[in-house]
Amino acid sequence: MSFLREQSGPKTAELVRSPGDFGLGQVPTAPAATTDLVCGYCSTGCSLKVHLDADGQAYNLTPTPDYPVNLGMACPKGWEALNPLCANDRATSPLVRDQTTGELVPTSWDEALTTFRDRTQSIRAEHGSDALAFLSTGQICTEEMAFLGMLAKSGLGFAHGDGNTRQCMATSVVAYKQSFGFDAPPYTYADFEESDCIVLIGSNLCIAHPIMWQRVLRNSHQPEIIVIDPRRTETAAAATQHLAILPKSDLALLYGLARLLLDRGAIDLEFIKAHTEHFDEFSAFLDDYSIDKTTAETGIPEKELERLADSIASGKRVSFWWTMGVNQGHQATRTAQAIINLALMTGNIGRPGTGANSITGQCNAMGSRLFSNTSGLLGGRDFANAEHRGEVARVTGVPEDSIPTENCLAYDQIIQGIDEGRIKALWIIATNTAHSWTGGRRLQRVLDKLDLLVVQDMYGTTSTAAQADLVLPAAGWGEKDGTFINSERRIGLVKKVSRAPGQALADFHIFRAIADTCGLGDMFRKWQSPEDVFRLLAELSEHRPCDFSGIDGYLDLERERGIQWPAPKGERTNSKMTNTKSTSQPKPFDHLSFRDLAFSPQRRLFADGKFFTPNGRAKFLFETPIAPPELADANFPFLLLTGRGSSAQWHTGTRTEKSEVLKKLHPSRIYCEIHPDDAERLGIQPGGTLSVASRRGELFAQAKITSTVKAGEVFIPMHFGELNQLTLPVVDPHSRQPSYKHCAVRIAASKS
Ligand SMILES: Nc1nc2c(c(=O)[nH]1)N[C@H]1C(S)=C(S)[C@@H](COP(=O)(O)OP(=O)(O)OC[C@H]3O[C@@H](n4cnc5c(=O)[nH]c(N)nc54)[C@H](O)[C@@H]3O)O[C@H]1N2
Ligand SMILES: Nc1nc2c(c(=O)[nH]1)N[C@H]1C(S)=C(S)[C@@H](COP(=O)(O)OP(=O)(O)OC[C@H]3O[C@@H](n4cnc5c(=O)[nH]c(N)nc54)[C@H](O)[C@@H]3O)O[C@H]1N2
Ligand code: SF4
Ligand SMILES: [Mo]
Repeated sequence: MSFLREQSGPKTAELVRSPGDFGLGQVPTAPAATTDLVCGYCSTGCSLKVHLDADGQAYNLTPTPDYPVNLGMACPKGWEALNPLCANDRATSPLVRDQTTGELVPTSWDEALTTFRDRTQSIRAEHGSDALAFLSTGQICTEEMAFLGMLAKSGLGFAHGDGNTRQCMATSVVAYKQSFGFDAPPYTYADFEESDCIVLIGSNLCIAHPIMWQRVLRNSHQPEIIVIDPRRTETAAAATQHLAILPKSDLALLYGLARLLLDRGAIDLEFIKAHTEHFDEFSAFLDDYSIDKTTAETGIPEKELERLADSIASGKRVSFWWTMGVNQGHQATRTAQAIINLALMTGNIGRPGTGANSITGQCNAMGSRLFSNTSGLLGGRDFANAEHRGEVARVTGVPEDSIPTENCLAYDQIIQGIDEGRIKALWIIATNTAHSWTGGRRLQRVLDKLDLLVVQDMYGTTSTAAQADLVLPAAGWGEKDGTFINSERRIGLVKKVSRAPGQALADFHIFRAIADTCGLGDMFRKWQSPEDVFRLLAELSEHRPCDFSGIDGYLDLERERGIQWPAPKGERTNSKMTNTKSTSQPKPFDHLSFRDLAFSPQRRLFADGKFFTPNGRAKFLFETPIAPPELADANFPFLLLTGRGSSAQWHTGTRTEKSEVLKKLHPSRIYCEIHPDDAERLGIQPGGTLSVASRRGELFAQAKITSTVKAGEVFIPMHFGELNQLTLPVVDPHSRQPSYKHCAVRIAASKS
């Protein structure tokens, strides 16, 4: 097969070098060329200028100075982005589990593809499509995830598909869809610089989105920076106000705050009347949320609540931002909507420095929200809508009757389906389920029940690959072409700047090879290259809220330094878009030359107050708060919080743990943050070992005694594999996103 020949070649280790590898005196004085691509870690979407040697291979990088996202900055992961490509545990050939020895052994692509085809087809023949599921990701290119979604569902007959964005963004998706009529984070990063009051809820921006935090630091309006987080995080420590809320009491706080604003008359009645609905019901609902009740339920003193309300009331440009402290909860969707309600009732939306702004997580979480074809049909469409299916079929060339007519199971339901023996085959692409999904040991047992587990990853050593029957070796970021969509809806380019090692293939080429092997070449004849697919998706986006039909192709994205949707046809240069006005624009970029662009480099939604609901109005949505499903009690007296540990660690560590530089920037051993009073009471020494046990499991961690956590609460970063043995497998009923940040544990000093 020609793609195999094209892709194979010397090991990446021989091709991707950091300058140090050349030895003193041998570092090339100037790169043969440079090229810009968007970083493959977080959703900030910084551009990195990759330095290429005479063979066109990457050997170093620096942040791109004139990219409207990062303005020449990068965090440690970005600076070290090339390093994980040359790790010695890269999967360099397909691996198949030997039936006699039980070991994973190398095999050829031909064998691997035939095995994939034969085993999925026989499972489908015996048990039906319902027995086949896949788990996608927010970390591959948009073109790849669209291909995967269509190939799996329409081509291969997988009835079920979901992705790691369920663990991350599902809550924001559902909240926006219900409130605004479409999944549409409205902001642009300039809003960080233009706000006079920045409210961060359940978001540790310094650590999780360091370059967004740098944008906050560029704000010249001396903004109030308010952090609502049970822990005194790096972000909270740098804020002007920190509300150390009781875990999962956000809903009570946000309703109490809405009531305080109402009582102060700090609402924008004109905006409410013209552009929203259900405000009267909402304000009646708020009658119950007195300040006493709010203080009792959140643990926040009255004075702090009043100060918070005053700051928002007096702010001219208030922006509300949220991340996982909100999205991961038992009542997460309503919590996100309580934030949206605040922005709507105070008229803080559609103007510079405002917004109800969900910050995304992975580099292409936004791409997966629109195009993974899992919980929604391509382009934010509905599977159940015949017109939508017709549009997708017409543009993509995939027959209409092969497109499912109903929604499929969500991640937790897929795991349940495997446990109950209904789902027999699972194909996992670019996510490390065995580490990141909740449920720990139970999950391991569940995955063992599968007849076929296929893992498609850059590395053959992940905890999920350890359980696989078949491992498909994937090229990673930097080894393939495509696009990512960042948190502010900016579509940016990623490029192949390094040859993948051994026989590893770009995910796109793996999907192409599977389509051809399974006799689906004709069905996917329009899907030959990533740019072909980009053009299909641009066409599919036309007249949708996420319209980017005005983008001609990759060259356009290169020239414009990324383009935010909406970017419809016919609205290019000088045609004024109602929703891009920014009073101080282009101030943040005065030192850069952004003249002559087809689209403004900062694009914000809802300037005209028109939302994507059928009547154009945003909805106030609310519900009475309920207690978290597992409270601290006499047996399990502590609450366990989880989240990101440092800017140098990425999720399950498969990439960041390959960089010696990044490894120096965080503790290597699993640790647990505990308050000094609790440590003293339990006889726990700094650096000593403690046991942390929940109703589901136990782990041992190094004690980090610190008052950044409150007494009665402990914190463990998610980067350590043992953690999710403890977490509670509870999901929000609307988004089915797991509540990773709240469960009851018992702590004891340990000798082991
Ligand atoms: N360095 C690094 N950066 C990353 C990632 C990474 O792995 N490493 N991952 C990326 C991804 S995919 C994501 S989704 C984002 C996540 O970005 P964030 O959501 O900012 O990160 P987390 O640390 O998971 O959670 C944020 C905060 O929520 C707080 N929290 C816990 N419970 C509650 C609660 O009940 N209420 C409130 N208000 N706060 C609470 C935690 O104490 C924590 O400080 O980061 C992205 N960026
Ligand atoms: N307790 C707790 N658990 C959590 C969270 C929490 O806050 N607390 N946060 C949750 C959140 S928000 C998220 S997003 C998830 C993240 O959880 P995961 O998605 O499981 O984490 P990653 O380590 O990013 O896994 C990505 C995998 O894809 C591989 N990979 C990278 N690039 C490519 C590529 O281009 N192609 C292919 N085929 N493979 C590739 C990597 O090697 C890695 O194995 O974790 C969730 N789990
Ligand atoms: S902030 Fe995010 S996108 Fe920017 S360099 Fe760091 S990891 Fe990459
Ligand atoms: Mo995430």
